[in-house]
Amino acid sequence: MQGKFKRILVTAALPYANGPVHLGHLAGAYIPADIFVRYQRLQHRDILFICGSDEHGVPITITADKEGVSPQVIVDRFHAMNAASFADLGISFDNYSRTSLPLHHETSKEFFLDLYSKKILKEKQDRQLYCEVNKMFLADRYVEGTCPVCGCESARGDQCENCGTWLDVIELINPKCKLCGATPVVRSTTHFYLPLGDFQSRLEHYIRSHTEWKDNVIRYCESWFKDTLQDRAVTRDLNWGVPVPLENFPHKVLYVWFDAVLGYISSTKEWARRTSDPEKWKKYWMDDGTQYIAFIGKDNVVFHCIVFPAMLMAKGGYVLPDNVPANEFLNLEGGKFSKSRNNAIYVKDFLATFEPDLLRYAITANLPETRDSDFYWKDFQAKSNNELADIYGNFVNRTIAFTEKNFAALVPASGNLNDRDREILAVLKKTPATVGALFEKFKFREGTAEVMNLARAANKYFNDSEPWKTVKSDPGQCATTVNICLQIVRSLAVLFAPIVPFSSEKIWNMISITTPLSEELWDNAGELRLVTGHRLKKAEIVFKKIEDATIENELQKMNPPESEATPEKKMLPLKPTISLEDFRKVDLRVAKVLACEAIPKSKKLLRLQVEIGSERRQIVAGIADKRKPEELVGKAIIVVANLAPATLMGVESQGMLLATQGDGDSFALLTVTNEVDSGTWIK
Ligand code: B3M
Ligand code: ZN
Repeated sequence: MQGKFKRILVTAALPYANGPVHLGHLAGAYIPADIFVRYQRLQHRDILFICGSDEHGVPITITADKEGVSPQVIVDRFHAMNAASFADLGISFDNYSRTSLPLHHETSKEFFLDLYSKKILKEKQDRQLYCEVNKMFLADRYVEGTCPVCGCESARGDQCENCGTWLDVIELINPKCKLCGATPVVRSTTHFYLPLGDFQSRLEHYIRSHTEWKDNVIRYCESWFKDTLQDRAVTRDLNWGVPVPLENFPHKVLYVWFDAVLGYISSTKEWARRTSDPEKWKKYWMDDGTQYIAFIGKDNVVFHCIVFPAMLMAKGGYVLPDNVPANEFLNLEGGKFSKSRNNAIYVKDFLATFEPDLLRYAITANLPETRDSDFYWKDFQAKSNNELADIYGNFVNRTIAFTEKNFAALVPASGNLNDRDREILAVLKKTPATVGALFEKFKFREGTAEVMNLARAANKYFNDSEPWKTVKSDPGQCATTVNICLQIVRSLAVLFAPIVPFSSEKIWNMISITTPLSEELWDNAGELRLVTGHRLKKAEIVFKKIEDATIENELQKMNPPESEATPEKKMLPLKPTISLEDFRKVDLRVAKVLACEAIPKSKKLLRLQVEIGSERRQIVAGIADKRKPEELVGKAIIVVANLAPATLMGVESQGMLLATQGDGDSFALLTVTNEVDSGTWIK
């Protein structure tokens, strides 16, 4: 923390309550943030650690649509699951809130209204994509198409995952509705825009004044400044989210990113309400003495370094992030973490088998701080067994066991020091400052390596000093060796506490120190504080080794690489039960296809002329990529005959044909043999 600051506010990106948190998330934001916070607490700094679930946005409504439940059901499920995963992993948030809370809605509405009343937001009619099949505007992830920047064909409406570009749906080339695959049409609608261009020079000045930021973050921001920043819509035509707090704008909500970043503020308010002073949140957000650090993964840089600061500048009176230490991505066994491809390791599953500290250490030792890194199961085993167990755990265990056996579990007095003693004590003395300086610079991987180096040096010191020999030949020297080793055990417990806190507590208990570890002062960790004659408790194993079979078992569970993968037998979740009466409302009929042609300019749509008994109907079906028009003529198909007509690409459809809805190329049209007359009722 730099001199001018009195307190620190730390936020970690709010994960979407749309799925379980996985190891990739941990490496991006949560583990680095937690190490930083725990370290600063040991420096006895005034620090607040804020997070919560991001419960709005299209990813959540899509999941809800798929499962046929309300979005609230989805967010309730994953909010509880993720809060538990973080707690089990020891991520020590002061508050973990959720953006569906009334307090958050109020906070976001007030913020919006403030910008609106100051006439900062622009109200504009603009073009958006509309799906005529689903009868809705397609915001953000409801659309997929080709990225205009890098050409990736699976860019989402809000962002291209491939090149990281933040997109507007309207910019996508060849857009498709995610729900039905149809090509959306362009319709105009009114929205509110944040004129980022008006803030550009202040934003440039702000970012450029922070030369200490990570290179990747600065580079990313500079790439934005090459062009004039565009107005960005901060509202959406959706019905899940924070409603736009203005009359005349029904069915519109705030853009999820607009409200999500404000979730940091509402979560701080929620924390303050739990304390004696509900106004205390202001101290962290509205006082220059606060150093605000926002931990995120690299895909969130634009929102935290450009959009959120612009929002805060527009509002006025709030502190801006003093640093945004964004990490790159953690990959999994050489491939990308992907929830959709089921190529992910979820924290809850991991912790069902392994101790949280093993995961914390493996991730920390391999953080993607400067470039992407990989999680490999074998590497996890090696880090746990060869470093935590063989170096740190072994040193602690042998030191305490030796004291138990030879000094009746009492700390022996230190006598004259030899060169070897002086050397290890010198290493011990400088380690807290070395590691602290690295942590202050967000270099957690290097800082952790330094702590492990101290344990390694201590282990070597134990070996080289051969106390099992000196205990007979030179008891004074032996006592000195053991005293020094015990001092280092205490120091390691403090220095490792931000990284593997559960183990540090265990060791703290073994060396039987009554003042809580949390009251220790980091800077004193290099000092010799154990007094002669202090009694220890029994030595216990701190880290159990991981068997090969356990790792093999985990590897078996992993998906084979895409090329070898057998198609997954995945089924969409069943919809809620309906009554027979409900089913009877659907009028299914046999129809004969009389003619069929492609609809010009549409890649997907076919126009069918069908006969249903004595009636002639025109049906539009989105199956042009699956069947040629001539293949359909003469077929006896099944149609929903009493569906309200819809217009697709300007052509009226008077019914819907039945076909399977599968992934990829699997497709079947439901037909009956031509022995059945058209118009026949299906029940
Ligand atoms: N929920 C995106 C994400 O999980 C988003 C972060 C919000 S931070 C305010 O990557
Ligand atoms: Zn792209």
